[in-house]
Amino acid sequence: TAVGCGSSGGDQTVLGFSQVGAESGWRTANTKSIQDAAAAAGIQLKFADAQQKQENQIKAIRTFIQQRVDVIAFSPVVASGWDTVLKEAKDAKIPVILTDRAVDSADTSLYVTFLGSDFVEEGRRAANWLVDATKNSTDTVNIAELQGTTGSAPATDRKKGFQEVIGADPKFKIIASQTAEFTRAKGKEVMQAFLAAHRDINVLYAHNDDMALGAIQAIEEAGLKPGKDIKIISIDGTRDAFQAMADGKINVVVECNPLLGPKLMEITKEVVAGHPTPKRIVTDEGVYTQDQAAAALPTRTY
Ligand code: GYE
Repeated sequence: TAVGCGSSGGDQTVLGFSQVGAESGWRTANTKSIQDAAAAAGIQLKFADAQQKQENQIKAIRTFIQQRVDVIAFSPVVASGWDTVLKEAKDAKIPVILTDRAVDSADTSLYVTFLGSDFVEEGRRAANWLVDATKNSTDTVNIAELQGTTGSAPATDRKKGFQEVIGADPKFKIIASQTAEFTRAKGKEVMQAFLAAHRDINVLYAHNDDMALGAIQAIEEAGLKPGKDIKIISIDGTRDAFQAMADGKINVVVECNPLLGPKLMEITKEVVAGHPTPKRIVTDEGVYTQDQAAAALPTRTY
């Protein structure tokens, strides 16, 4: 894993950041937001791309500790297995900020704050749309689900929030559910397998836009109409998804904001100044449907 190696000049704050990878449009926007915001804030950023591997993130964090950066921030690819390396950072007295994804460590003193979305709520919002869209019928609704990276907070929580809401009505049935790792290529591949095994899918719930966009290709190649023959629910709200929604191919997008850079730099400065920070900072997000897509498209910033 590549770790930037600029020397820390004078009293400039140095932030080591370990990113998940470049798996999605969301991630690309998140990386750019962090890099731009660091430059704007005059913070020296050491950026490491973990290519979706936890071991690479652990290595990057250890390198940051050796380099004695002022603050470490990272977006954990999976939720578990961080206690040891986080204790190492704590022992070295380097504060850690979690961004985007949470860890499941019982000891919350291992990090100063967690900045990011409420993924359980996103799952609920996705399901609430479906409950409303099918409220006038008692027919069975067969759902196929494309899950995000196994063991990641957004995959676990988006599944949980969705299930919590649809679980109240037995007409909703998840007939297929598998990971497609948050990527377009896997989204297409797994959807192809779903379509080969099931002729009766009414709804696709994709944990992110990239998987939904990949699945749309599979659905079209199977001679079906995405958004009509199979209703599509997605999460993130990238420009590509808004375009697909304006084209009638996605029915609803639950927003998940990747533009965490400015807030992350603000928190970094607070932490360096020794000011207390809230333990949890939740991002503000909306839900968008087809009737809003065309109008919202020009204002989408990612
Ligand atoms: O939804 C997905 C990305 O952690 C919220 O990761 C993030 C998720 C996002 O790959 O597109």
